[in-house]
Amino acid sequence: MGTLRARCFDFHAYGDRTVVADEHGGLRADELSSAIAAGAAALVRRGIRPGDRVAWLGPTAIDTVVGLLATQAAGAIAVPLNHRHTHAELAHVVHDSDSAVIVTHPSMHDRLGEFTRGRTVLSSQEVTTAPAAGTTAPQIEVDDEDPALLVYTSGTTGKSKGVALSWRALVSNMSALGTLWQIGPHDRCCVMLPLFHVHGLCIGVYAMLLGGATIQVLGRFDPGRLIAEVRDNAATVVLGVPTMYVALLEHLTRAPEDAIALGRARLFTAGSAALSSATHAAFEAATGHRILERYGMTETLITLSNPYEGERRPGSVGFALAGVRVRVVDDDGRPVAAGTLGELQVRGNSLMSGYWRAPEATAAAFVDGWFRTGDVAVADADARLSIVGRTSTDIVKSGGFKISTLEIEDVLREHLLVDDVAVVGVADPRWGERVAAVIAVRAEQSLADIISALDAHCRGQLADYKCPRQWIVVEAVARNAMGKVEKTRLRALIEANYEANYEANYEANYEGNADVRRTHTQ
Ligand code: MCA
Ligand code: AMP
Repeated sequence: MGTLRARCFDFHAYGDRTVVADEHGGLRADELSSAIAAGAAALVRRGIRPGDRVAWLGPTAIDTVVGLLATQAAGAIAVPLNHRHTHAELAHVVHDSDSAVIVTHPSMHDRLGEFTRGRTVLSSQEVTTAPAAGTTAPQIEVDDEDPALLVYTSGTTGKSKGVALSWRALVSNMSALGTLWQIGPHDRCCVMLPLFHVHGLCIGVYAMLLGGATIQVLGRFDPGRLIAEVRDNAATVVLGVPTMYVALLEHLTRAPEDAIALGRARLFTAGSAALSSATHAAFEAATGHRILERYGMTETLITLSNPYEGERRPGSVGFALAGVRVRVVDDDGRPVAAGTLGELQVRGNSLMSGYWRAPEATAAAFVDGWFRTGDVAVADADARLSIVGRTSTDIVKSGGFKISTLEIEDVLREHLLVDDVAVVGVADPRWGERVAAVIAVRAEQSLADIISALDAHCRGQLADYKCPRQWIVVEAVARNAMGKVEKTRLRALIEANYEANYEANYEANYEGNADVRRTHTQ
């Protein structure tokens, strides 16, 4: 029982090396084991039983890593909460997961609200404080098919859904990835990504633990801090979303001398969104490194990766990982030949067990045992894959975060000023895609007043990264004879009409000022 799971708590390969560190210090293997054991014991004392959900609201910090592992050592399912979420979004996750306990980092206590009523609220310090030496973890039976994690992700329908990831999926996939990338005791991995998504949590923590690498948690993303880690602390592996590489390149144009220091790392990886060939080339020119791009999804974990040895081809996400099978199918579900576009479907060890307490949504996501990713892909004659788009226009990927346009439309529609709305993702040089809202309004107020009211309304209910970055006020939102907004057309229209002027507005936009324009969608 739980032999794969046990590998996540076996730190023998570390000897007396540090397992997890931040700028103030770190925990050696024996210290981490004791901290996990004490944390698990504390949660069991609070009544946590195997299979209970424990929600964690914390930054990318040692405390959060220890807490999530302690939760799992207690046999509970860890539910990482998104600290960019508003009260309403946090409430949905806490209620949907039915988390019995909510643990919060002291810096985030103010994020809690009404939604904690009836649940136990703990400070992370109560779970992760220094344990008495020799504390042992409670003996708990957990099967490898049981969920290790419940990670919330946006979809094409309604609110976010919990993705149940088993120990089998987590450990088999992260071991395969670690082997492919040659992760080992010689590595020190910089983790600046949030620990509430698969990218930062599964690769940044579990793949590193399984490979015996040191996890260097850096809190928020900061190019200077990252470069200092590589230069001063000999970090070897950098995990990033494409937006981070755009920001790193901007930093290097201001401080070109940092490129040599950064280039001392062994491996730079990218995923969560498409890495542009231009960014790939510019990074290689600056540092000599070819970024290794891979593809994944919360529901499938990491599916495809460029090779470590061999060609890392820009614009391609490489080949299926060990234990993963992929196919590209047409609209009728028939596999297509190399060179033909189709939907990417996945099966194998890494798949989720299902959406949490949503059997219908789970059933709808699979066809004949294959998971439908909704991504459009193409294979070449050697089975090397490229992602070329998505089947749904209702999903946006901004800076690696998945966003449902329907969720934003629902929020905007609640506002009295809004007569009609359509939200789309449009191409963006920094974020990959940015959220654009096309709105027809009821009042004849100034555009600035309308936008500021709607922006405030969105910010009250939606995480910052979901809030529209571009507003287009129209007389009427164009709909086809079926009453539907043709979003592909709308997106193309916005991209064609605003591309030329976009650069001029870009800085102001990034600082948070809405890009206010009046146009028609006809
Ligand atoms: C921050 N801002 C954003 C985003 N992030 N706007 C749009 N999209 C975003 N992703 C805005 C903030 O609202 C704010 O504007 C301004 O940028 C500065 O915010 P700050 O927090 O300082 O920005 P940052 O720290 O530079 O954040 C950029 C980031 C972040 C580090 C790239 O977006 C990020 O952590 N992305 C990673 C997402 C991720 O881990 N995805 C994995 C899921 P204002 O003040 O106006 O509000 S995908 C996955 O897990 C699968 C398995 C996979 O394949 O990996
Ligand atoms: P999430 O549900 O947040 O885990 O996001 C998964 C989605 O991110 C996938 O379905 C893809 O649309 C996108 N994605 C992840 N990695 C890549 C990549 N390397 N290239 C293009 N899209 C990617």
